[in-house]
Amino acid sequence: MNTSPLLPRLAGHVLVDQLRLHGTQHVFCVPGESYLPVLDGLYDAGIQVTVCRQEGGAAMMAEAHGKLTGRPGICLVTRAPGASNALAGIHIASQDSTPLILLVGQIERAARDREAFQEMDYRAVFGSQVKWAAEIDQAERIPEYLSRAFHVAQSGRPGPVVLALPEDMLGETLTVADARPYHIPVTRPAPEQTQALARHLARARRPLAILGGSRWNAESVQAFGRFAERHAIPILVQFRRQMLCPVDHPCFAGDLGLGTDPQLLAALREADLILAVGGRLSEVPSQGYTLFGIPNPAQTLVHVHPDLGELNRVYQADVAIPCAPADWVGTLDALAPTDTASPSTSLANAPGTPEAGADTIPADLLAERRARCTQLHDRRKAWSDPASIHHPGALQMGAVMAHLNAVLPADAILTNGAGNYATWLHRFYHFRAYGTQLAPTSGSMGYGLPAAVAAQRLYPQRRVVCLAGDGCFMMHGQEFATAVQYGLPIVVILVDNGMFGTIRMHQERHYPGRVSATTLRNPDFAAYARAFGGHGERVETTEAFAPALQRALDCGLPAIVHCLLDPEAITPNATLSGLRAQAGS
Ligand SMILES: Cc1ncc(C[n+]2csc(CCOP(=O)(O)OP(=O)(O)O)c2C)c(N)n1
Ligand SMILES: [Mg+2]
Repeated sequence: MNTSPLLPRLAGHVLVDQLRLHGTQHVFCVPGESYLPVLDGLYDAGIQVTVCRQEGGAAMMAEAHGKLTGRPGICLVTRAPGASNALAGIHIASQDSTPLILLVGQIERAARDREAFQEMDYRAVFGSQVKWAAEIDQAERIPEYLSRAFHVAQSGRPGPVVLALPEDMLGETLTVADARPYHIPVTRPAPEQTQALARHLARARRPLAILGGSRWNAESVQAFGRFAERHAIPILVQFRRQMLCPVDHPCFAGDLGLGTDPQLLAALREADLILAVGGRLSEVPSQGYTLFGIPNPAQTLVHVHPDLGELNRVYQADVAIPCAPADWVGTLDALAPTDTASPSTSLANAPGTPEAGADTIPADLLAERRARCTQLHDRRKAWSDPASIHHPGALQMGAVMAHLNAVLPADAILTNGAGNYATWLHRFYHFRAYGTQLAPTSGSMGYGLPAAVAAQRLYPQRRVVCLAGDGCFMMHGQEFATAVQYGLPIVVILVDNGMFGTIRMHQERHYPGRVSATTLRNPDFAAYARAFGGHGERVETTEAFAPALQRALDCGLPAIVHCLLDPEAITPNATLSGLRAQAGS
């Protein structure tokens, strides 16, 4: 609690003080005349301000901040035009369950409802996309609104919050006490839920864990890995949640994304127990809602999710545990014996577990499960072996990925947006640690570059690499200027196939030969990088990639490695002309 004598403050400064006391270290913004008192408060607040070139990029940076830290990313934008641009990032925060607070300048209160200059009803516009949208009408309630914004954004299933700030309200001077720093309470499973999980685990012949969502951290990822190993549970990760299990974990069996290994899907269909932790088993991981029965899955379902409203919403769970993954996983070490050498394993000594025996896993069953873990892990290794792939063209993406695996440190942060180019990363890159992946489960193009800028702002010492398509990059390519402005040595590997390749792929499948609105004539991206004050490379062959990447990594500037990919190489497994021929036959 603030015990210093209260002094009159500008409302905009009160707002900045709330940001600071709630732990904000970074904000991402595009300025506007609508919130000048806030900008003034930021002048000497000790908060790092990243001024961006477009509000969509700023909101994506705030989202990336939320994804990396688990705490609300803060984005400041001006009235309607700025807020409209920011919606692109708000949508990502919403679908990806990321805590984010968008602060929007608003017209002055006296002019409301006349369709004043840049007036917008933020509750109506953002209402379906955010957890809470509100307008602060009384300056003395700023501490209350900000406190609630932090709590709402980060608690339960995290997501975005929008607060509109009338211009005249921000300019008032007032005396008001600060709020206390926000605090998210811990969630714990009930003893009977743990018992039920133990019983199901003791019986399951083919269990599978599917990890997703947010509210994880490095410790809980490791703890879950230990739990899965003890109980011989293969681990799958949901679409673009690959940092939830390192590729070299003996139980890692793959990701449920786009272009998923058919053998993995077969294994999923055979599973008798699904332990879904953190995620929603949403459209992409459920392969278009085909993997699990709705509302009643054929498999036993144990679902752990931080939002009570999500549990049983689409899939009825046999055991529904309303817990944040990090909170829940934190209880697992205590639940299971640590003696992995014992012939059988048990959850019997879990607090509140009544009798030993019913939940003891028979040794032969455990051995069978271990063999299945190994089999699925080996299969994933083979599926994601870049050497197994050869496609048309002088630049081989398999070799590019193998090289990245070899040279990037385990804590390098990889970012991407949407497009077929991302398949290479998701399938072949070796994610080895929590906090190394920034990718939109919402499939939003343009995310990779702003996410890389945010990551490098947060972690100046870490290596940050963005993989972008030619289409994807140009959605927020202007933020390359932001990288230059702040001296951020991000490296963009820009995969240029001269088209919106994903959509062209769908065209060839459904309307073969009728190429409509998917061809792109691109600039020289290496020259683009140089024009902004960065470093540029052009790569046309496999042999040229490694030295070009090295120069980019070494130069200390934001860099673009412009890679020319044969348009025929549309996916790791298909060519464009092959798709056309197949569709036409
Ligand atoms: C903001 C946004 N606009 C449009 C789309 C639809 N879309 C998905 S992938 C894609 C093409 C991506 O092109 P590119 O980045 O060049 O990657 P490629 O598929 O060619 O590898 C488009 C237009 C989208 N997902 N997001
Ligand atoms: Mg492309």
